[in-house]
Amino acid sequence: MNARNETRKLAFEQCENREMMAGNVAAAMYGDQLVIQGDNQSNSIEVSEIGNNVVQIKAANGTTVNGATTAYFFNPSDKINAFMNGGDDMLIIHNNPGRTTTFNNVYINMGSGRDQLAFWGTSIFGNATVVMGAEWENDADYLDIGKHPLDPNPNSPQANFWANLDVKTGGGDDSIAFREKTNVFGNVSLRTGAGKDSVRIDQMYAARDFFADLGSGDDQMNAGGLYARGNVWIDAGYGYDLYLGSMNYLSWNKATLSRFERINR
Ligand SMILES: [Ca+2]
Ligand SMILES: [Ca+2]
Ligand SMILES: [Ca+2]
Repeated sequence: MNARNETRKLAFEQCENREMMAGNVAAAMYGDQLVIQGDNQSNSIEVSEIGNNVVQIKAANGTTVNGATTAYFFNPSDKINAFMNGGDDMLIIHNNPGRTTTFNNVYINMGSGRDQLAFWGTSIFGNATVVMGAEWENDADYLDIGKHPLDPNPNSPQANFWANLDVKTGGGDDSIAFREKTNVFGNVSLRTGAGKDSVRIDQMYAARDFFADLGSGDDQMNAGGLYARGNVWIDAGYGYDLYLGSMNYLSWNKATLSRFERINR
């Protein structure tokens, strides 16, 4: 039953559309805020912190940043805003060995297209708002959160959200994976919209409430690794929806699962 999840995970890791990536990303500071704007081609960039408050934006896979193939460096003390616009974009915000990438607040809108976004070993001290696509679009989007999968250190940083995490993936068959390990100290809100969406939680500590709305379409949810201190409410919406995985941690809380047609645990 995990075949769909596995296929999607591989799609993210192999980045099958890399060779088609190109275009230019404009990055600039506006006051204390870093603003990243993609064009309508398929852009690929990596954002990481390489020194105290020194953020590197690295062009990848044929994309340029401000017209150049080299890295750009910024000192954003407040917020990162990214508008990736059209095209099948890839944005990876990751740690470097021995250093966590941190931002105060994050707003990311991946625009239309088949987009991929990752938070690996990052700490967001304020609210994180993520829009993977609009409700009217039909493209599959991929969101991956957890430790850096290529950082060999077993103690490499986890993904920490110190306030609220708010994710909307819009129309299309979208996939959200919380791997080892994500901590959210505010509320979690996931809205996956129309399409056959998949949400997998391998390991998450949620200090407050956890809310997921899977919307229409035949969705699947595996919250086996979710430990929430507050209320848990997961609504599968219309469709023939599947809950997978254990509910060991969920049952410790006031958990409500509604509109799942099948529950396999
Ligand atoms: Ca896009
Ligand atoms: Ca969707
Ligand atoms: Ca549904």
